[in-house]
Amino acid sequence: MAQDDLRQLVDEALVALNQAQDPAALEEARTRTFGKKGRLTLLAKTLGQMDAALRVSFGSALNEAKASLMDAFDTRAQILSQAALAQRLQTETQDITLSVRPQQEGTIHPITQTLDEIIAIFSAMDFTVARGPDIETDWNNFTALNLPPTHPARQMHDTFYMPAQGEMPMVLRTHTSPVQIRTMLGQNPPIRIIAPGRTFRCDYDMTHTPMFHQFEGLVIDESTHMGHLKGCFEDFLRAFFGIEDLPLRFRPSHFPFTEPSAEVDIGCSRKDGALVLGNYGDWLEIGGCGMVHPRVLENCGIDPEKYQGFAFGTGIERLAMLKYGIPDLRTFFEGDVRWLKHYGFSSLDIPNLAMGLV
Ligand code: 2NL
Repeated sequence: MAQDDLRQLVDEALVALNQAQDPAALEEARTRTFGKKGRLTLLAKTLGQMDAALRVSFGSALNEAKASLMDAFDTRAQILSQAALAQRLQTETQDITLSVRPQQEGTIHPITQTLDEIIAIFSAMDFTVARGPDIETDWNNFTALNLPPTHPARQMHDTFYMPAQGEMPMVLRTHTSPVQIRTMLGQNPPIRIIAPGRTFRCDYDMTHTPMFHQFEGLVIDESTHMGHLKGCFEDFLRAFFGIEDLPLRFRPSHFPFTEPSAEVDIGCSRKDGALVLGNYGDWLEIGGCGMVHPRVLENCGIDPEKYQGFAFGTGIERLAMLKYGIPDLRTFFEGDVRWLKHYGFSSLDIPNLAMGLV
């Protein structure tokens, strides 16, 4: 009898929905009743084979049962979702006594901070950052840069020599210039890069560590001249130290890879043993620069009759010591946590020009 089937179906559906302990189980029970192949759906399909009188009475019984079952499912769904919420409220807690500031678990090393500042300034001047390996070919580090085989910098007591790779003598790079050599070999002008990174020389005393950091800049195109070099260096140093009228002095000098070459001094005062940067009449050397030597361009496959440009280099520790008042170079690499806590920077203080650098 269809009526008995319907009653049994309703009873069982009610048991199933009351036994469902979570929304997923309830949905399953709902599908078993109302789904495409659900029991109620299948039962409704038998209506077509019934005679007219039975079809009317059973049809209305079916509709009533369907409506009341749907209500029951909805009510149960509400109860279950409320229970789930109550459960979450009980188990999910939030410690409102925690600091709103993240815990300071470490600091940004002054070298990293200074480098980030340098990159922020040169990015604004349209430079990109180029990198290269610490272990370099003797050719990239010396020969391409117009250093003759007899140059004193090539001597064993100045340079860390590494095992040769095949025929090629290898060194720990003594400056970041080989990164520029790689760039010039690999791309055509115009070139506008800075190359920061670790450098190595056999040296250890108050003012020298065997590993230190440098960044060099390189601009190559058809028209860049010494005036651009001076403006670029001046803009950088004034932005970096935050001193708008910081005076610069370009002193004629010599590097094998530039012609003409100059050393760069910034204005300072040394009164009472305290070093203060600014327009005070005294001078402090801060870096070197020059117009890229035509032979270096040639070595990199760039036509010196068509292209020219400038290069410069500076020590990163030097810049950091001056800006942040760090007196001893060697402390940079001792890894003393107290030093890092004192001179380190917050990871959230990311340098950018708009905010002021620090
Ligand atoms: C200094 C001086 C300098 C360069 C570095 C350079 C690189 C290439 C070609 C030409 Cl690939 N020049 N670099 C030029 C002049 C000076 O550094 O006192 N550094 C700490």
